[in-house]
Amino acid sequence: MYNRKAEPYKIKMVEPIKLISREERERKIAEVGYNQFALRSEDVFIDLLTDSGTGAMSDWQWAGIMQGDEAYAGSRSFYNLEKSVQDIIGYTYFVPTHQGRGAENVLFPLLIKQKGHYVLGNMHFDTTKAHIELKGGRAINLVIEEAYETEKEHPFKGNFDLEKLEAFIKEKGVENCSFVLITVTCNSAGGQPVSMENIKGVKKIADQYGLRVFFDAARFAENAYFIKQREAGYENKTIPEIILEMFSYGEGLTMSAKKDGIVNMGGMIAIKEDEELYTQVRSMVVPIEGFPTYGGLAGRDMEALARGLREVVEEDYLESRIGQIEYLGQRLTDAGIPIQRPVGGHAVFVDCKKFCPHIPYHQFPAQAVCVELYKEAGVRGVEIGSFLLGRDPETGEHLESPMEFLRLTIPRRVYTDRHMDVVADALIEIWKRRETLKGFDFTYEPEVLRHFTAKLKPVE
Ligand code: PM9
Repeated sequence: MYNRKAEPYKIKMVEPIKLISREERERKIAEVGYNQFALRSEDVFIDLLTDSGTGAMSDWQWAGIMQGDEAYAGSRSFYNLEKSVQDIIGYTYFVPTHQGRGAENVLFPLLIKQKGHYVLGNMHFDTTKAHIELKGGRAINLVIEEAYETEKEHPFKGNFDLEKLEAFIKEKGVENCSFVLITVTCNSAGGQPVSMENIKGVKKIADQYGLRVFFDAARFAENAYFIKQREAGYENKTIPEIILEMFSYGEGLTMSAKKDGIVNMGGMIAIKEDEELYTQVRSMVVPIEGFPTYGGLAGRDMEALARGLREVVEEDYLESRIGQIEYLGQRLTDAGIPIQRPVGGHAVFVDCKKFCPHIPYHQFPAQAVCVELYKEAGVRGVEIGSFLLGRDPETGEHLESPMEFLRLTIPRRVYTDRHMDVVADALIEIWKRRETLKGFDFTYEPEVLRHFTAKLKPVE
């Protein structure tokens, strides 16, 4: 673990970061109502809010930025990206979009034919769930129970519970289901992978009932790496071979390319072979995202993405990437700090139900640890728990999340292991005085996606 191979790249350009004083950090976080989303990034030392659009592009990608073809229609960069998509994903058709939710906004209304129809997922990401619901659908999570048991080791905690999936279709009737969406890796459960066997199982059930299978492919390469590492029969396959097989079980995908595309902005819809669906997507993308050969992206963005998709499937890169997450996870585990185990592909998820059992869910234990980590070391993480979940629309009560996570999300190719040590050391200090942490209450609570803009105060 501690002797892992060094990063397969060297640093050509640096961006200074500064640690402001403890007094300043305490003042800044109080000023923004103890909501880390409202902090200015210049007041953050190590930013682990998200891995989305925060990665470092390579010199080859930056060269692509200069070579982007900015033609409104028929851009050369579009065709370069199309070639990468066809080579790596293996699907015939694709349209670029400005980011993942842009892709969902275009594709989902074409798939959700009737109000109230179910979209069956392992665990939908929150903005994906929001898009399903905005289109009148109902987002259903059918992930295996082990996903909720953070201490229990399981190699594929992102798997569907296949029995639950089939039982749900039988109970509700296939005529009330729209499609199946496999999220790889399963972000909300901790960046947890889905096995090939499970993907095949989902496909088999879907075929049996005549349901279509799509992927939410934001972290597809990280998923493939876990399959190679953990699934029998795949140890000698290459990452590109595994990716092609994975996607062969779906009809199409939406992708936020800000993750495994290693770009700062971008997304796409890709479709295996359904020309009719592609024609519909093409016509819908025009009013929503832009002409189908740019779909909300500049030519330079498409050029960088065409190259990022080729870089992200390199095994050396993935080994170093996942190795860094494992390194941070191991340091916390060695200190006795409870985390989702094994660690996932893009983040370490700290189990704050166990970190702060004295703070009830409606006072947001993971937010308490998150705020403390910023005060301690200028590190910005993010709460994935009851603060994010919101209230029951019928009763108005706070919903209790099954997990109270502080997500330490690692941007791609940005921080060194020394930065990981700063994060681990700070969290270990907080762990030692965890009983002193206090929960939070609202001073301002917006109705929708409250965690982004809410303001809080510590509970006395
Ligand atoms: N995920 C994340 O931080 C960024 C937005 S919320 C701070 O994890 C999946 C699995 C995602 C995801 C975004 C999207 C949406 C779809 N699916 O952000 O619209 O993790 O590009 O993608 C975020 P966009």
